[in-house]
Amino acid sequence: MKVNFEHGCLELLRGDICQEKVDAIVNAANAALAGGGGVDGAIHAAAGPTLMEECRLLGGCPTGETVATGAGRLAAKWVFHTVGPIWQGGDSGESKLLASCYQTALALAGQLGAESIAFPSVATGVYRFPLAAAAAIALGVITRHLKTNSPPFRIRMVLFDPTTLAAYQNALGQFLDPGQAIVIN
Ligand code: AR6
Repeated sequence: MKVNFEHGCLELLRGDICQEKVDAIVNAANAALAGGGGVDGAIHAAAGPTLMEECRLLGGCPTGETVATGAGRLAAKWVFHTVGPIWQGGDSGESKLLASCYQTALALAGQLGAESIAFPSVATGVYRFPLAAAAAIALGVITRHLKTNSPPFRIRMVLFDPTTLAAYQNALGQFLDPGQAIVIN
């Protein structure tokens, strides 16, 4: 599904983020940028070894922040490595840190001039952030961004399984204006 905003569009779809033809692909990384399972493992496998070489040079990334590398063999220009919070029950600043993942990734895209970006569902896998809450945080930040006139203008949430896609679809309504059209494709 797709929703148009004043300054861009948001797409929610089921898919493998490694196949995305966008300027920047976001990776759900860990603070050591050491690689791992989930979407991180899939992106490193698809991009090839140059991604890990670049990550080693960066030396890490604090939780809630985002750093950029090249994208190796992927079609994108950049991989943005963002580090979600490990869920610890909700009283350790997890929500703010997750919002910051999306905010810092969008700000970095603006700085680099990335016009399109694809996000996975950050922190809802190995890091166990509750899905409905994570979807609302992600879509709140993204829909606010799309009301400003700054890149990226095309934002894709690429969700790996039907349960995750459904959670984001359910959360979306609260961020739309009355009568704002959702295009089903
Ligand atoms: N494309 C899109 N989404 C995917 C893909 C893919 N190819 N593969 C998995 N997902 P996770 P986290 C979904 O665990 O919770 C890693 O080991 C997955 O189904 O990848 O932020 C890192 O190194 C889920 O919906 O990330 C860290 O140590 C979502 O991506 C840690 O896991 C996020 O799940 C980060 O954990």
